[in-house]
Amino acid sequence: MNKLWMFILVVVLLTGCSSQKKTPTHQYGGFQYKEIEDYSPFGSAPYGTPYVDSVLFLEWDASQAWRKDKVGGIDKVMVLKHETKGSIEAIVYENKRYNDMFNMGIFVAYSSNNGNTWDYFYTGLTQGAPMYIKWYSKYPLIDTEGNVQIEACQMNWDGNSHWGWMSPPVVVKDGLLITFDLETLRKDSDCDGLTDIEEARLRTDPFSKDTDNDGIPDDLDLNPRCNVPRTDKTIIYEVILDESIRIPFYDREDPLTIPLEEIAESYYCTDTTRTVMIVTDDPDIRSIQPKTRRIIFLSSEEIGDSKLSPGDLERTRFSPLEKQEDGSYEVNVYHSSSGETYRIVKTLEGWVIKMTSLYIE
Ligand SMILES: [Ca+2]
Ligand SMILES: [Ca+2]
Ligand SMILES: [Ca+2]
Repeated sequence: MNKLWMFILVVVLLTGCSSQKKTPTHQYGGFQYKEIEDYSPFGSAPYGTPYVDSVLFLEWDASQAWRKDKVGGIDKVMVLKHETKGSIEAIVYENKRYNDMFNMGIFVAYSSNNGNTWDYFYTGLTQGAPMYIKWYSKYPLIDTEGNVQIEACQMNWDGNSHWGWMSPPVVVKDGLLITFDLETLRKDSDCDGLTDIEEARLRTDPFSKDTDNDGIPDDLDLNPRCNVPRTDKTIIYEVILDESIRIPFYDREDPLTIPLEEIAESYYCTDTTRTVMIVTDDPDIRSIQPKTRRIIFLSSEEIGDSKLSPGDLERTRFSPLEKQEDGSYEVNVYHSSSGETYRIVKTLEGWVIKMTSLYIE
């Protein structure tokens, strides 16, 4: 009797399994995606986006008027796909605020009240690295559950090069449909105003409102990972980083003098603050109060010998403040495609700074 029941059970299970054809789903960056057959192949609409026939062509429009057109608060030129369904309106768009200058991050703008108010979410994805999000997706952008879905394909990103975009991209796997579900986009485990996805990019603690315990919550803190006491040289780095425009070049003007006792005011993040990364163990630098950019400091131990991850935060590097034979200091600053050298002298009036060389790649 037992064996007979077992036999029946096995037959039922096997038939049940074989009669159900399930589309396999996969995970990428916390989002589900599935393979689809009726997709728009990569490159089937190579130019333009919904609001722009061709970005390259528009660059020649001297009025630059197209730059000012917005939808849902987003520059139209950055929009990949835009759709309205009932009271829901959704936009998938590109933005650089969490990427280096060569790559674009993928964001979602979402309104559930006919476009009266909008929420903006970072997906954590970098365009083409390795997921390429297709603006020419023919699938509806808003799915039956009100989540955002869009066609994508997987590219050959080597994860180690700023210059990957210069070589022809190769599609590894085409015909993917990725779903940016609202629950994952919105998740903010510590309720500090930064989503878990943003905190992963910024290397802040997703389970602490104030990662560095300096009293400024993560979403407002322009230096959210370091709570390091100021030194006499902190002010030098603050001026070089945020106000280099004040520093005169060569001997064309008198050098800038920063009073030794100048105390930095407090500045906070806004919705449009860009984030850059500096890898340093130097307390003179780690103690700065940035004004215009959020700085993510990583120690050399934290970064180890890890390669640049796809489209990661833009990096600025500083040489140590080298004392010269004449008693002055020299520091070199390297950005993605430019760099400067500064000469600094300590006087009774303060730090006297001028730029001594500048290069742009
Ligand atoms: Ca958070
Ligand atoms: Ca946090
Ligand atoms: Ca803080």
